[in-house]
Amino acid sequence: MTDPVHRSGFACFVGRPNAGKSTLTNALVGQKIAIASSKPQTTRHAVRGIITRDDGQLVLIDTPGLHRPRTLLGQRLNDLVFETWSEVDVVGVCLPCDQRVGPGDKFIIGEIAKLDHRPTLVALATKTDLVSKQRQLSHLVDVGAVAEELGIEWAEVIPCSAVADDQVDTVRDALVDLLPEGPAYYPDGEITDEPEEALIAELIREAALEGVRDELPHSIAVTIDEILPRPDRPEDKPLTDIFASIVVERESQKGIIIGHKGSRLREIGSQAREQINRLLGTRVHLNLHVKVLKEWQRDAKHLNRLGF
Ligand SMILES: Nc1nc2c(ncn2[C@@H]2O[C@H](COP(=O)(O)OP(=O)(O)OP(=O)(O)O)[C@@H](O)[C@H]2O)c(=O)[nH]1
Ligand SMILES: [Mg+2]
Repeated sequence: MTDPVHRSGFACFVGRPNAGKSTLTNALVGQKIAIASSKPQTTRHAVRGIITRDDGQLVLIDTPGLHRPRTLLGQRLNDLVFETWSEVDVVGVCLPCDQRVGPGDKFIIGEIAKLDHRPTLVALATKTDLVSKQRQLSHLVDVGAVAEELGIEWAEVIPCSAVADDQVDTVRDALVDLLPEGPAYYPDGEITDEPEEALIAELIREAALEGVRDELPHSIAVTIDEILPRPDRPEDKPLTDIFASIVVERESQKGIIIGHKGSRLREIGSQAREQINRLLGTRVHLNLHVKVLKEWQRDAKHLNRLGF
């Protein structure tokens, strides 16, 4: 009997903001490694999720939504997408069923088509739960047509929903099957190479995004200032103190985040704390502080300091 094939490699998800890339990434990995929200441009870095099975290992990279940039941050996020898709074996283009295949999608596919080493392309028709079967079918026809129009070929077109767990397994199988043969890159059991600190900062940002609108979601960044195990705790009841800053761009935004007598900040804290407890498996005490970094999205020095 010959040895069974073992595949390994990299895939990334790309698409317009809000297409469902991060939600699908989490569903595929089986754990929350990327935050998701209804605000566009939630994801701000390339988050790696690792799926290890007997027949292969898939390193799945979630990327920021590609958009028309209005700030230096936006430009840098787009650059990151361009860099990521030129380095992977497979690109999953997320095209949500509840939206028409539009100019933004065509721009993305057209840019991938220009790459010297064109990756294998998969179309993921996300959010099937939001549409009728009929609408889903007409969307799939449009997804097929856009390939023809732009001179690319979909290796697979898969309708799916991360929220309704529709065909998530099919997406996972398809991505692994499209990888080249090779050994695993990461040890079994590793889910992501995101540092814990980055995951914590993102969970706080996700909580802060809840209920804010207009420009404010874009203006929020989170930094972790210190993580300290509380001394003198009983061994079976450890407690971790986390000191973090929610960064905004203007004084008026600071007021919104803090809320009346600090009510919103407390809400953010309790929502984030629950998620962080789950992530770390220990109780945490969250100390949140709000600070203003004037126009940080447009300031190279601030951006560098915030890790962009
Ligand atoms: N009904 C439904 N909603 C979904 C599904 N997938 C994602 N969403 C919602 O769509 C919104 C955007 O999801 P994200 O996963 O953050 O989208 P994204 O493509 O990562 O967005 P950016 O990071 O901003 O580019 C969130 O409110 C999700 O809950 C789905 O399969 N069904
Ligand atoms: Mg995202």
